[in-house]
Order: sequence, then C-alpha cells, then structure tokens
Amino acid sequence: MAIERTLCIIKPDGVKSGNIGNIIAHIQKEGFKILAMKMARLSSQSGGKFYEVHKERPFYGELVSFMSSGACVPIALEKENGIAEWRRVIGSTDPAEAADGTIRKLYAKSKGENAVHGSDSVENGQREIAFFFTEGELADLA
Ligand code: 3AN
Repeated sequence: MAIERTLCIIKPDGVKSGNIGNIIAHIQKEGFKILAMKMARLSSQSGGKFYEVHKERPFYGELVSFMSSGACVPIALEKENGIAEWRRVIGSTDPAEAADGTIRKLYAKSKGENAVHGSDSVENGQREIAFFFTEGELADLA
C-alpha cells in the first residue's frame, strides 16, 4: 500500500474542550508521522474557501461559522494508506454512530462539532495540506 498524506484539523470544539493533547496522543499511538502542525484561526472567508466543496449543502453556513469561531490546529499527517487509516481513527461523522475508541466517539458532541477533520481522498489531502502549509514548511522537518 502507498504512503499517503492527510490533513487533520483539531476543530474549535476540540481545542476548547482541552483535547489537543489527547488527540495528538491518538495520532502518535497509531503511528502517523507528523509533517507539520500549527495553531490557526480561520476567518469566515478562509473557512468558506476551505469548505467550498460543501457549498451546496444545507449545513455550509453553520459549518463555516463554527470553523471560524475559535482557534484550530491543522496537522499534516503521513502514513501507509493514510487517508483510510486516519478516517478509521477519527470514526464516523456523527459521534453517535462512531465506533468505540475513535476520536469522535471520545471527544465530539455532534455532526457539526465533531472534534476533528480528515481528508477524504489523496487529491483532497494534497489540496487541504497546501491550504495551511507551504512546501517549505512540509519539507523542513522531513
Ligand atoms: P467528514 O468530516 O466525516 O468527512 P463530511 O465530509 O460529510 O464528513 O462533512 C464535512 C463536515 O461538515 C463534517 N466534518 C461536519 O463538521 C460537517 N457536517 C456534516 N454533516 C453535517 C450536518 N448534518 N450538520 C452539521 N454539520 C455537518
């Protein structure tokens, strides 16, 4: 299987509930390489751009306003089969449906405020990582 990159974002609810450390512990326990990480605050404009693919969905406005409501922690990750692996570790979008031991089961409140983001394809992973990190930032720690 191929080495893939994915973007994790610890969302504002995960930051506010004091779970940055717990979520990073899952990342490390599961054997992901952390390529780059920072704390950021999205404006509603940049949040809107990041989630442009969901523009037509009914929750788009709510999602953008939530994502720009406080600090978040984008983290570029790498692992063999990384896209599917990270989605396994975070669990289903709805924490009520997420498997035991997953990040969303443990730390998320709702479908909207669900603690973490994970890219859904290799292409989107590349695009999303490039949204937050420059090539130099990704290469510096390699
Ligand atoms: P995932 O994050 O598991 O890939 P998507 O791609 O269906 O889920 O949705 C993207 C983001 O939109 C979710 N992480 C969540 O924050 C938000 N979202 C999805 N469904 C809903 C919903 N029914 N109500 C509010 N927000 C939602």
